[in-house]
Amino acid sequence: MATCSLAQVIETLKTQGAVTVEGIFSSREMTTFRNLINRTIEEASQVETYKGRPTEKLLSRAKGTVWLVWEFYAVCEGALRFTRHPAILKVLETALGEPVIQASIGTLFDKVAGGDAEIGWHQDTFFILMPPAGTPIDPAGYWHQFGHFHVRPNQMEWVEDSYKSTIIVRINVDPQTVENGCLRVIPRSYHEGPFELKDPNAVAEYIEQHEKNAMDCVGGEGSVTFYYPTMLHSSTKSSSPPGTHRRAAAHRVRRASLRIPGWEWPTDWEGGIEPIVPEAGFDLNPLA
Ligand SMILES: O=C(O)CCC(=O)C(=O)O
Repeated sequence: MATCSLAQVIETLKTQGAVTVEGIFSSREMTTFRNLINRTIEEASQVETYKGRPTEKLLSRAKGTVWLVWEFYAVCEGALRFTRHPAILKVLETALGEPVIQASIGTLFDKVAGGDAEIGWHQDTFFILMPPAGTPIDPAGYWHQFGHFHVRPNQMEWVEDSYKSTIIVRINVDPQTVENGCLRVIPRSYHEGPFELKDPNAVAEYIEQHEKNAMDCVGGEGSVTFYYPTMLHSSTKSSSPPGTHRRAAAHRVRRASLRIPGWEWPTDWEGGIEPIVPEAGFDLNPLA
């Protein structure tokens, strides 16, 4: 699913549900990004609270390796500007038809060979939201992380497929290969909407019928993968030489006018309020 002209990128994204664009960042830029990641993980690993967040919640481990950094762009100073690359914004704004706003702070996946990080088929069927001021909501029914509610499809009013108004952006800091456990997707699965709203057997039946079509989202260093949150996706353990890293930083973006009835977007973090403005000064732009 790697492709190049903007029209092809949008066509592939909308039909297949995922697309990888090569050469958005240079090797030099990815070395900078990698250094920022390494410093963040090293600093956070030495303290109990890092940038206001308990480290045990901020970092998730797989066999002693740090495999996830939650709220990545809030704690990794200097990394957020990479999300504002003009080519990334061009894809998002063309696909969603209007300016876009960040809908998640971002998660870093640092899959280290020798760790056991892997994840089965799933959709990312939640929105990170807040109840409107003065509306008491029992947090017990929600995945509640760093003060935000993760609201699932059966917990919100369903006026449209809002997941189609949001796109996940993965900056592929290292090459993504079958050996190092790249993301896998089932093409077109996002057209199904959230399986949680269907018959309880629907997802298993769909996977059984369509897993044979699964695609490996392989990509070079500095490529970017775009996909819809309701794409069925998974990733297997790395079989690369021990110590090899497969880093990818993912954040979610929504069209600026999207509203989820009964809920508010969080306003307590940079990027979640105003439409994203592209930044200048990047080495490459394959979509210019
Ligand atoms: O990066 C990976 O290996 C898994 C990513 C994933 O499952 C997710 O973003 O929900």
